[in-house]
Amino acid sequence: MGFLQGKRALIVGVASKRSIAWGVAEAMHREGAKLAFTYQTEKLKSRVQQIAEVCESDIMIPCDVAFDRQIEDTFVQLGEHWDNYDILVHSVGFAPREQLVGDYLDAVTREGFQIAHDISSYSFAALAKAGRSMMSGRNGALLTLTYMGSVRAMPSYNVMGLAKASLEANMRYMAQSLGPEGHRVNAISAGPIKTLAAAGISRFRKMLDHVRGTAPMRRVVTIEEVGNVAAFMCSDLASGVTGEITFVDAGYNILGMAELSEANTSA
Ligand code: NAD
Ligand code: 0WE
Repeated sequence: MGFLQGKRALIVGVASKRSIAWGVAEAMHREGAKLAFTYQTEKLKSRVQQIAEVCESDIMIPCDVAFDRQIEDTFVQLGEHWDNYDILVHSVGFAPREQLVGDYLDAVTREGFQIAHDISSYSFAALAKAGRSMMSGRNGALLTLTYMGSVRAMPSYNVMGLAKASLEANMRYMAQSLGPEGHRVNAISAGPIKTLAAAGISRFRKMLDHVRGTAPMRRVVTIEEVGNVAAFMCSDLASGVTGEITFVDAGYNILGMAELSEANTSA
């Protein structure tokens, strides 16, 4: 019997077979959870549909988290299938493309800042709030995906780093808010993975190569590895864990200085 047998999970953030949310859905399905999916746009619907079918799910709900109404409607529609639910997976991040290019101060604008924080951080609280009554009495688990750019300055990640810092604080405040109701709220900080959100980021391949040459495990991580940790974190096996950030990054975050080699030093 899978360790998520009897659990119902809403997965927000599948866009393709490369999405981290797909790795999470696959692991949760394998462990016996029943799944429901949202999709951001009609363009993505057919792709999310294929993925839902693999997970034996027929619950597909449109939800662009930029709109309060769509967030509310998500749980109205979910309620037509389920009386309650146990797990919310938030795997959503967005900043306008031009925010993720070049020097931070050159790139940042009031509008770019607002959009990044709204879509990447506020949406997690908004979904939790809208789905709160449906999670009542379930000892639920909420999970979001973050990145180390929240706590370390990185080239090009720019305002997304601030939005991830906000998301992590949001996660802790949500843990405080929902803890008395028996719900847990956590985050996974994943290492870089080539997904749609990474496509078109200039020099992303170089970043992956840097991690392959530097991380303690000398490799990058996969969506399957992130998915397995996500399934565990949202299961009763992690019943004592809340407000926590678990790194799934082949150990990259623990380093103070990389091993010295010809690849990363001059002569
Ligand atoms: P992805 O492009 O597959 O997923 C991003 C998802 O966000 C998509 O499904 C997209 O539809 C959704 N989204 C964006 N704006 C939205 C909106 N307004 N309304 C609803 N949905 C919206 O890429 P991914 O890498 O799987 O990203 C998932 C999460 O993982 C993001 O929070 C990202 O920041 C985080 N993350 C990614 C990496 C990486 O290297 N890929 C590393 C660490 C954390
Ligand atoms: O969180 C992310 C990516 C988030 C993201 C990606 C895009 C591309 C398309 C947010 N908004 C957009 N907007 C778009 O228009 N990651 C952790 C992956 C990532 O992105 C980087 C990285 C890493 C790692 C950008 C610069 C540097 C490193």
